[in-house]
Parts: sequence; structure tokens; C-alpha cells
Amino acid sequence: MSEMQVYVNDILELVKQRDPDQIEFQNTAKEVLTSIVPFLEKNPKYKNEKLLERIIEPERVISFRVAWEDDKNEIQVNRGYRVQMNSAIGPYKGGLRFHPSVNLSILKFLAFEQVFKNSLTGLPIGGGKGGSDFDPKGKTDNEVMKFCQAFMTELYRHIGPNIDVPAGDIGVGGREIGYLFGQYKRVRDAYDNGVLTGKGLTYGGSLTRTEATGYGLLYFVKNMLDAKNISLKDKVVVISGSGNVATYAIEKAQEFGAKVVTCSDSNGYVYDANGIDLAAVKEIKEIHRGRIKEYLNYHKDAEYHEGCQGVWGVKCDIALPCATQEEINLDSAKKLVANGCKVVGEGANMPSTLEAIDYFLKNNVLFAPAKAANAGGVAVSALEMSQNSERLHWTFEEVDNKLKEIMENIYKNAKKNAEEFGDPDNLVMGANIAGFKKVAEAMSAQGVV
Ligand code: NDP
Ligand code: 2IT
Repeated sequence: MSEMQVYVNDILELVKQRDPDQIEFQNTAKEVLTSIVPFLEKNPKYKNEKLLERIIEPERVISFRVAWEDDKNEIQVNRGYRVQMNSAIGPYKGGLRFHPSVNLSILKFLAFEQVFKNSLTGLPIGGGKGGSDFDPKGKTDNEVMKFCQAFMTELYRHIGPNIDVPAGDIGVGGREIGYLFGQYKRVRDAYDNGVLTGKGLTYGGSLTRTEATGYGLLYFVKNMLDAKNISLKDKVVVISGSGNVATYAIEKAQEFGAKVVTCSDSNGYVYDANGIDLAAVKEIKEIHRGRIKEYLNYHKDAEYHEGCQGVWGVKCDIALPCATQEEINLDSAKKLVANGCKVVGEGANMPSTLEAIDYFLKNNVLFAPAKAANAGGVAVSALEMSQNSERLHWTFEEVDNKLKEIMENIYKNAKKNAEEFGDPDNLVMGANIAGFKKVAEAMSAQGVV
């Protein structure tokens, strides 16, 4: 075993010993650090500078009580967090997740991924993530507002346009960002619209931000396929999720001529052999905030299956996981490959387990890793910050063109590094090395902090 492999293994052991319960964080650390060994071997100074010891430790972790009153005037208490992971290349930037499963392990994994993803965008943003174990499902608008106000009343002192700029993630969309912004403005008594991204268009939001993650995913996949002379036209695509990322991934996949046959939520998945009717999905999810099984009210001939795992058993050419972490395990990866799936593009964060990724790579699946493929969302968030700073508003086309260019650059950068380090189709390694390089160089230049 090489010296750098030993170094990385020691660091992974340290991560485990320090926080034995943080499984998701351990998995992300393993994915990133094991794949950058070839880069470390060429850059031994980072070992002397204890760069890995520093990079795996969040700069700051904030945890706070969120007490609020529901519609029955009963007091509810949730946990709120913000993990400020790394600010070497810019203010902390990353989403807020509201979901009952939220804990420090999940937020540290998301924040760690965000550091390298944000670096890949080429824009000056550091990495962070936050959220709460609050469950927005079944809550009224008034309850969501009360919760957001209580959450922001604590969070506001830790964020700002040049400090830390949160945005959306699971359970946090336009409605929540609106309530959070309203409360920030009220308690800060200043119109700092660059403090949050994903805002509404009437108060500093950017055109294309809503679509950016899903569109960006398809731009990335298209770049990856173009390089192999494969067209998206008429390809059968399986997508999981029916939230923000899934919706706009479906939209762009259809625009590129692909046939998307599934989407899902945490209860089950829909299979429509005629191709998913996106207008119906938007009506169910964006307007009624309903369940995906209601799709059958629109298309009697479609199928609905309880449970989310079955979606990976549907025969397809391309799979785009857009729901949540670790939704594709080794069994699901085997099913996809056995059914002829040749391409996987990750819209969600870490949707494939380490074993699944390994299986895809060994079976020559063209694999677009999350931190590269879903970076379009945060990239347009950074463009929203630019527009807020210059107090201007760009057109949809302008932002969409910049998004296309950014996704192409991320693809090229990941590919170039994969080639340089000897495994040309391994974009996991390519993206990790490309993302790590810039952060490591900035940290090194800034001394021991
Ligand atoms: P949304 O809340 O809009 O949608 C999430 C979707 O995934 C819903 O259909 C939801 O179903 C489903 N889902 C969530 N948790 C689970 C679970 N534990 N098991 C099964 N299904 C689940 O979130 P987004 O679309 O914004 O986020 C989806 C993924 O994309 C996440 O991994 C997020 O981190 C990632 N991402 C998001 C970006 C953004 O800009 N929004 C940017 C980059 C990555 P249900 O409604 O039943 O819970
Ligand atoms: O995972 C992600 O990149 C996001 N949820 C978007 C973060 C952002 O700041 O736009």
C-alpha cells in the first residue's frame, strides 16, 4: 500500500473513531478521499500540511432549538442545524433540508459533498448545509410559516450575503424560502437579498433557478453521451422522485427527445409506458402538494406500485435517481445493469451506495456522479448572488446559457482529470480530484486555519 493510501486510510479511521454513528458522513468521506489518492501522490505537501485532517472537520457546526406553535396552539419543538463546512473559496453556500430524517451525519455528508461540488462550478462559493427534522408533510401553510419564522429567528445571526447563503433542498422550496426571507429581513432590519437563494422573482430571485438542477443534470448527461456519440433521442429513462429536481429533469429529458417512463415519491412509483405526463405531475406536486399515486386519476392506464425500490427494476437505457441518498443499493444496481441500463446520472446527492457505484463502474455504465451532475442548482444560486450584488436581473436565456456553459466545463474538467489520472471514464475520480484541487490550493495558500 502506498504512503498516501495509508494516510487516507488513517484519516477514514479517524472519521470513524470520532463519530462512530455518522455512517453517511463516513461513506462520503470514503468516496471522496479514496479517489483522490493518485492526486495526493503527486502532491505530497498536502499530507505535511495535514490538509485532510482539516478538510474533514467542519469549520463550525451550529445546532439550535426551534420552538413554535401549531394550528391547535400546541407547542412543537424541533432541532435546527447549520454545518459551515469550508469557506476557503467563498462564503458557505448550500441548501436547507426539512425532513424527519435530518441529523448531523446527513448534514455533514451533504455539506462535505457541497464543498467539492461548489468548487467544480468554478464560482466563488464555499460549502455548507443545514436544516431541521421538521416534517412539512401534512402541515398547513400557516404552520410552515410559523416554523420557518422560528427557525430563522435563530439562524439569522449566523448567515449573511458574505458569510453563509442558504437555499432549498428536500422539503424547502419557493414557499419556505419566501417565509425564511421575510423573517430574516424583519429581524435584521435590512434588505440583504443576497442572504438566501431560490427566492421568488419579485424579490431578488433568478430566472432558471427553479429548473436549474434538473436541467443541469440533463446538460451534464448530454455532454457525457455526446462524447460517446450516443443520442438521448428515444432513450427510455427511469427517474425517481417527483420534487424539484425530478420535475425539471423530466422536462429537459423530454425536450431532448427521451421517453421518461417513471417518477416516484416516498410512498411508491408510477410507471407510464406512454411517457410521463409532466403537466399532471406538476399539478399534483406543485399545485395540490399531493401524492404521486394521484397520477392514476389523470391516466387510468398507467401503473402505480407501492414502495420506492421497485422503480430500479423497470427496464431502461438511462437511470436518473432524483429523490434521496442511498436509494440505489447493490441489488438495485445489479437489476439496472441486467436490464440493459447503460447510463446513470445522479440528480440527488449520493443516491448510489459505494457498492452500487463500484458495480456501475466495473460494468462500464457511463456514470455521472452527483457532485458534478447536480451542480447546476447551486451554480445558478451563485448566479442569483451575482445578480443580487449588482442589483440587476438577467433574462431566462442568459442564465440558461451560462448554466449550459458551466455544466459543460464541469464535464470537461472531470473528464480531463479522469484521463490525467489514468481512468478516463471514471468521472467519480475525475470530479473528486477536480473539486478537491481548488479547495486544497486555497486552503494551503491561506495558512493553518
Ligand atoms: P423535493 O423535496 O422537492 O423532492 C424530493 C423528492 O424525493 C420527493 O418526491 C420525495 O417524496 C422524494 N423523497 C425524499 N426523501 C425520500 C426518501 N427518504 N425516500 C424516498 N423518496 C424520498 O427535493 P429536491 O427535488 O430539491 O431534492 C431531491 C434530491 O436532489 C436531494 O437528494 C437533494 O439533496 C438533491 N439536490 C437538490 C438540489 C436543489 O436545487 N433542490 C440541488 C442539488 C441536489 P415525498 O414527497 O414523498 O417525500
Ligand atoms: O445540494 C445542492 O446543491 C442544493 N441543495 C442547492 C444548494 C444551493 O445553494 O443552491
